[in-house]
Amino acid sequence: MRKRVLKKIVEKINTSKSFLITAHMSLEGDALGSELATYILLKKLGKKVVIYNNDPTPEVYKFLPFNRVIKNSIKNEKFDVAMVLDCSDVSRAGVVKDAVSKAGCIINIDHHVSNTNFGDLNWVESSSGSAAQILYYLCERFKIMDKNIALCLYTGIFTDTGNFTYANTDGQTHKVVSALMKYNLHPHKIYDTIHSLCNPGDLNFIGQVISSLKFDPSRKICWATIVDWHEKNYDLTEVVFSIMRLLKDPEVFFLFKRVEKRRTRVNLRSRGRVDVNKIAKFFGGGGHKNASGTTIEASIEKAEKKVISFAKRYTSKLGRRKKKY
Ligand SMILES: [Mn+2]
Repeated sequence: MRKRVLKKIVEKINTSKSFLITAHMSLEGDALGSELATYILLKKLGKKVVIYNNDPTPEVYKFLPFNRVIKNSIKNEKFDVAMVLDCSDVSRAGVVKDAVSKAGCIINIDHHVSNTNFGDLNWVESSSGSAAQILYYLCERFKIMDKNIALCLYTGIFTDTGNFTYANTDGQTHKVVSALMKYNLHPHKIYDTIHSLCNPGDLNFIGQVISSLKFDPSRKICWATIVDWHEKNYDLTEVVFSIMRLLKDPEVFFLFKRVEKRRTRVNLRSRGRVDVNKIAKFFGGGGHKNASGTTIEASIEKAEKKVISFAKRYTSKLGRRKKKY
């Protein structure tokens, strides 16, 4: 499958002049790393390239090369090709959706199991831990790799695998990373840049969230409801989840965030035995087997009740965790 679609994508790139690059809303390491790696690749091929995103770039990712070229608005331009990366559906690109649909060809490169194959060319590998890992093979095909591309791809792979700790980390991940390491990257510096940005107030807030954790009677579901979630430059979601994961018993972890009176954002994480994409999908969202999200048009109390009772269907039959390494 990869060979055929890769050949078509390469042909399309070779025969096209102007490119629009975008990714999903609520930008993170994989979305931005994938976009910027693709930007550098296409620029090196002599193409006209624009990155256009719905959301501003979080401060924490401003160490990535060429991040200043990213735009949050564009004039009424028409592009030969729209490259939509790390994005399960074109609607997840937010306002960029219109510019994408006007492009001559949509290339969809992604790893979400919930991907809707919305492109004219769809390269979707849900077994891949990140979109950046897929894009490595595109850069390889063009024999274009340099330190900047390697840094962008590494950041995408590193963040989407939870620093290589999630179940989506496999031999391929390490193989690709090993190839990228030849470009003299410094993982400890990248780690520090991404993970050392909290101020004392943030830690206080994290402490409040952690001290309000709830559990179902079986203790397989662990969650928190946060009425005053502050979207900050630094996304605290993963930090909170990484602390929740220190708990021994739970199989799934949820965060309920009040967005508006009747709108609740739900983030779902799994240790690997429960497919949280199915739970998110039932409530109109999606993502990956071990990491998904959805927005529910209901109060935080109602959303909490609905999601927890639905999730119990998936956790009630689980026996003891087998220890296999
Ligand atoms: Mn991703």
